[in-house]
This record gives sequence, C-alpha cells and structure tokens, in this order.
Amino acid sequence: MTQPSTSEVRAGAIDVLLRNWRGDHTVPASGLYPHQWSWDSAFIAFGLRHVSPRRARLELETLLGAQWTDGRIPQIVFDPAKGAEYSPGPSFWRSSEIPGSSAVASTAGFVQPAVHAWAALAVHESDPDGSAQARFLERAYPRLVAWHAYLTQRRDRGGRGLISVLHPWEPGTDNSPLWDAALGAVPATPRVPFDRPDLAHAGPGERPTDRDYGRYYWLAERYRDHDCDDRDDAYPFLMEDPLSNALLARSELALASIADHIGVDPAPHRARAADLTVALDQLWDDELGIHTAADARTGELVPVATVNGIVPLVLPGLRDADRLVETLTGPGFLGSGARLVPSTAVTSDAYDPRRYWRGPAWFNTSWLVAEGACVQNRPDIASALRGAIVELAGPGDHPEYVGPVDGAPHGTRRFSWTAALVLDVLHREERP
Ligand code: 2M8
Repeated sequence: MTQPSTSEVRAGAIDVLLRNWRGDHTVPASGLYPHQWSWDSAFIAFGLRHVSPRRARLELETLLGAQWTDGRIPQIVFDPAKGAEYSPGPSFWRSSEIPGSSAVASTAGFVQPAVHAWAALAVHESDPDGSAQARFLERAYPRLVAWHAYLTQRRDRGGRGLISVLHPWEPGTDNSPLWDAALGAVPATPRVPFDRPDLAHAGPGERPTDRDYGRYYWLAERYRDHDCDDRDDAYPFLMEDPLSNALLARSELALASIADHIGVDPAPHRARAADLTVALDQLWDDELGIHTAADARTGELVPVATVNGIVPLVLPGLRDADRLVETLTGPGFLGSGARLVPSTAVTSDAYDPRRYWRGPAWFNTSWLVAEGACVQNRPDIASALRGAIVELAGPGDHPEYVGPVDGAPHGTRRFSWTAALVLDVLHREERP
C-alpha cells in the first residue's frame, strides 16, 4: 500500500476539524462527544491555529466565556440541541440552578486539566498581528488567571501545594487504574438510573464498565447536589494527579509569557510554576521511577505506572527528570516496542491494550510526552513520537486511541484532537 503524501495527510486532518466545527467551537467527535469539552478544545486549538487562527481564538474564547464566577472552566459546555445524546448531559447537571454557574451556557460542574493558557499562548504566536488586533491575550488573561486561582485556592484540598481532582473525569484519564482504589470506596448505585449512549459509538470492551459508570454517576450526583461546592468534607474521592498538576504548572509558565506580552508582572506566575514543580516531588514513587497519584487526605501513593506520571517531563527543573526518561524508554513504556505512549505501563497487572485509559495510547498524551522530551533535551524521543502521531492517525481515520504496540485503531473515529495534533506536528516539521 502506498503511503499518503504529507499534503494528503494534512488535508485529511483539516477535513476532520472542518466537519467537527460547530460555528464557535469544535466537538471532540460528532457522535460520541457532541458538546464542547474543556481540554479537548485546548488541544484542538494547538492544531486549528495552523488552519485558521481566528477559529482557534474563537474556540478558546467560547470555552472561557462559559467560566463560572468562582473561576472554574467547566469540563463540558453543552450544546442545547444535543442534550440527550451524551450522558450525563444538561438535564443531569441542571447547572442554571447552581449559584455562580455560567451565565451563558449549560455546563458540567467538574473541570479538566488546565492546558488552556499554554494553548492561548500558542494560538497567539501563530498569528501575532491578528491576535493583537483582536486583543486576544488581553481578554483571555484575566479569565485564565481566575481559572488558575480557582484551582490553586479551592482545589488544594490536601494542603500540600498540589491540586486535587474530584472525579476520574477531571484528569481526563477516566478509567485509569490510578483511580481504582479510591473508586472502590464509592457506591456503584446512584439514586437515579443512568443510560449509556456512549455504547452506541464504541464497543463495551473498550469503554468503562457499567459498574465504573455507577460510581462515576454517584460522585457526580453528590457533587451536583452540594451545588458543586468543593468544601464537602465527606466527599469520598480526592486525588492528587501528576498530569493535572504538571499541566497547571506548564500553563503557569505560559501565563508568565502572556503577562509579559501584555505588560503585566510575570513573576508571580513563574513563582507558582516553580512551587508546583517542587510540590510534584511528593508524587514521586521511587520504586517505580515515576510520578503517580496520591490520596489527598493521606498522601498515600497509588503504586501504578501510567502516562499521567510521565507528563511532568514538560516541566523544566523537574527533580527526577533523568530517571523519568529512563522509565519512559524502559520496558513498561516505549521499550516495549510501543510507538505511542501506553496509558498504563504494559508491565502493570492492570494493563489492558483495548480498554479506556488502561493501556491504549492517546495522541494528546503522546504529544505532551514529546513536548516533555524536548524540554529534557531528548529530541530523538520527541521525533519518534511525533513521527508515530502522524503515521498512526491516518489508517483508522483519526481514531480516538490506538493499541500501543500494534497501532490498531480503537474508540471513535474522526476524533478532533488526533487530527489537530497531527497538524501541529506537521507544522513543526516544516519549520527550518
Ligand atoms: C473522555 O471522557 C469523557 C468524559 O469526559 C467520556 O469518557 O465520556 C476522555 O478521554 C477525556 O479525556 C476526553 O476529554 C473526553 C472527550 O474527548 O472523552
């Protein structure tokens, strides 16, 4: 079979983004995910900026426009026309009844990782003149500051200088074995029965089980019924996630650059990024040679090696970076022959090459690890990962994720961040 040319690959990826565009945002995938998702939009913006910087700005502005008064950027901004097509949807969250929720959109109450400031800076850099004319950074900056303040002030539930996630949906790696032990303490029986429209778009062997979904719903009901107020002392799921903390720190560095651009003091952002980088040391598991999640109440580490623990490579000055690179290239991850980074180490008992976030490789986390490899002066690793991103996206028509070793496509197809990150990689390759 002949390999497609670079221009064919680019055209295929652009086509996905054009079809998934909904006028002021891009859906992650038209069937399975018919609304706007928070961190998806940030990754989409990294690619969309090479197609239309104006749309990339609008993508982020639509999301930032749905911010709550406490500063949170919601996990999902619902499209009212698609209400029943994803669950839990707007009728579950009833966000308009929650004090301080978005005044302009119906949204979920949870959040996702803070990649947005990093994406906003990248979008600006791809079209500085258009961005300046639109006063894009000036308008985004206060919202991004409020978003980070929400996380650092309201989500440091363990008091250890790290933010906590309140649900497996928040770190974006829903079904990762990192959450198994904590979820074990959550009842699997929410009060209201739930449906699974997701199973119409992906096989039950790939998505989380009904039992996991029962627990997801139980937590979401509890959070919603407390008006999404983070001060709920008996709430049973409070985890510190290395990926969420590392991306917040990386985005603080981006906020420092944005502050510089608009004539604001960048020093507090740099200081917060440095503090978070040091605080991440508490999540280092020396035996596994990787960062991992911890229970925010006890500080107890979850001894499982996952991609969440590799993402901290994106931070300059990370204490254990050399060992972490060894783990990345070792038998659990790229040393297994995997072309993209397995979501769970192939050597872990919890590894499953097909099921959601328990083994398969996602394009966004592999792209992040490639960024991290560059930060840690390993352009060889970055280049291999970026090559695999481009090669593995096409054959399954931009799959949501792939088998890490065989590259077989899984999940939904024509998935937006897969296409967007292909475009970003191609653009970097073109640069002198
Ligand atoms: C997946 O998560 C959603 C819930 O947010 C789901 O499973 O229904 C995850 O892969 C998450 O990281 C992603 O943002 C979302 C939409 O692509 O899908």
